[in-house]
Amino acid sequence: MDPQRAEPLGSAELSMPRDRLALQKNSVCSRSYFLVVMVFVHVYIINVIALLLYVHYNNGPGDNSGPLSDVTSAAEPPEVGSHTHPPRAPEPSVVNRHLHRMEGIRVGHVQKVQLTPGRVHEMKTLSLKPLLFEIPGFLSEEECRLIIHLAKLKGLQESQVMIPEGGDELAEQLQISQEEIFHLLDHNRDGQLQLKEVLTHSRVRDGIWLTPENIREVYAGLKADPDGDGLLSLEEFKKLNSSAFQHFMQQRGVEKSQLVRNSKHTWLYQGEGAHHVLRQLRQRVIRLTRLPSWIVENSEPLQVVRYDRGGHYHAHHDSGPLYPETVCYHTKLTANASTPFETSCRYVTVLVYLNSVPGGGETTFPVADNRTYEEMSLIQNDVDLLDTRKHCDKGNLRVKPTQGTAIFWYNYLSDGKGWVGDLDEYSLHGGCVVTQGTKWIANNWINVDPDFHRQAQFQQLMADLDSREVHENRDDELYRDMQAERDHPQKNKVYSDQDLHQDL
Ligand SMILES: *[C@@H]1O[C@H](CO)[C@@H](O)[C@H](O)[C@H]1NC(C)=O
Ligand SMILES: *[C@@H]1O[C@H](CO)[C@@H](O)[C@H](O)[C@H]1NC(C)=O
Ligand SMILES: *[C@@H]1O[C@H](CO)[C@@H](O)[C@H](O)[C@H]1NC(C)=O
Ligand SMILES: [Ca+2]
Ligand SMILES: [Ca+2]
Repeated sequence: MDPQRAEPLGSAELSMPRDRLALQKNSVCSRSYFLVVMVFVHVYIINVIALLLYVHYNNGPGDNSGPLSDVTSAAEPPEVGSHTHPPRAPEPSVVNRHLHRMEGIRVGHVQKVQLTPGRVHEMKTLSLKPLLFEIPGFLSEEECRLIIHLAKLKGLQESQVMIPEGGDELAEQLQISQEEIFHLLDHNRDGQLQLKEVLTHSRVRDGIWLTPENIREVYAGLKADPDGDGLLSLEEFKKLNSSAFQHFMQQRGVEKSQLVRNSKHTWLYQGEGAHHVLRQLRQRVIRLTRLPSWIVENSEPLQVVRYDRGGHYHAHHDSGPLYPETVCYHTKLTANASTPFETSCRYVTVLVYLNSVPGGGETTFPVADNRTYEEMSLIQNDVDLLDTRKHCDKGNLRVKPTQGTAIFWYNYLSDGKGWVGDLDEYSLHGGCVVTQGTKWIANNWINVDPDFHRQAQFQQLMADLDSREVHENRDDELYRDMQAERDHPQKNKVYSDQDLHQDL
């Protein structure tokens, strides 16, 4: 949800030449280094952090097996509350670590699925990378209207609030040289920072979406590029003052259209006691994905999003890549790990259009079924494929919002052994700007931790909580934490009760 933490576009390690990895290895040794880089170039610098971690761990003593080695080496299933708690005892299929995954066959392939008694739906394959399907008539018109109504009753909140800055002091405390940052950003190693090298790692600055024009404006305003070649040399970069950069952006004032996303949303609880339409929706999602019901039922509540005219959501991933120090929001209570890196682990996204939008509002998958994926190629000659206000038409695939239609896709690849593997970078998607009318959608995310043990522990915890009959509060406590993290990464203490979903 929160673009700053939940959606790093991490593919940096794949695109890094070997010699570069080796070169950086020595300077990459302390956590303070990671943190400094993070605060310095902010948000999308997560890419760089991820790269650093990757390098760090791959060169670490005796660990060549990668981040999830403990999962792959797990010989036997942990005890997953099979005896103690009958109501939510996990099914054997998951103890065997096998999650169902649809077959796409080929683009355009149609398969029949039975989601409701006495009715057969058609499910069409839209792309194989990511594995993406479309199901017309997934919800009826009345069901759509009812969900919109419930969301209005509950009340919607701005999806993105401005995130207060802070961090430059830290950067000063923990000495990191401008030179080091420069070399991290200089992807093609020509000794100059091209616009896209700056942008790829700092498209989002304090929640503001930067365009190539913005960067030029900043250069001009700060006289950062005196020779006017549009490139920053090391000398020029060294003189660029981070707080001045900040200050300049803030002075210009920020419109909603300049944020990463411009929408409102709310969460609707789907468990026991929820409206029958919401519960039926969850059952339909279980039948559609054929994932174990106890995984789906312990996933995030339904998110209902409203985009008014002019609303958008720039392209992003729903989940982050998993690096050794990363934990999933949904299992972090059980992970018992303290780490600065957290992400949503959303194996599957089911997105339902609750209305037909008169103009715009398509869901774009800019790199769907592209032959290759290269993060640096997302910006070409000022065309930023992630920018859904300007360049939606240039992406590979767009889905037009039609009332009742669902699309669903996998955000992670398979690990080849039946469990969740790496993030599927092709699952990049966004909401094109709404040019006419209003757009309503509902998102059901299915949370699975790629670390099988953590997922199993999480299930155990949920089963324990159930058996202690505290389930009325259970989801609230867990999700308060999850949502607060996402929606207000720096202010989870002030998250108010009215944001919880207990009232529906
Ligand atoms: C950076 O800019 C701030 C305010 O814009 C100023 O106070 C500070 O002295 C500058 N630092 C350097 C090293 O130029
Ligand atoms: C969790 O962490 C605490 C304190 O760090 C430790 O005492 C406890 O043994 C840990 N539990 C597990 C299951 O690792
Ligand atoms: C899409 O694929 C083409 C052909 O392989 C490649 O040149 C281009 O860089 C890819 N685009 C992205 C964004 O990776
Ligand atoms: Ca360069
Ligand atoms: Ca220059």
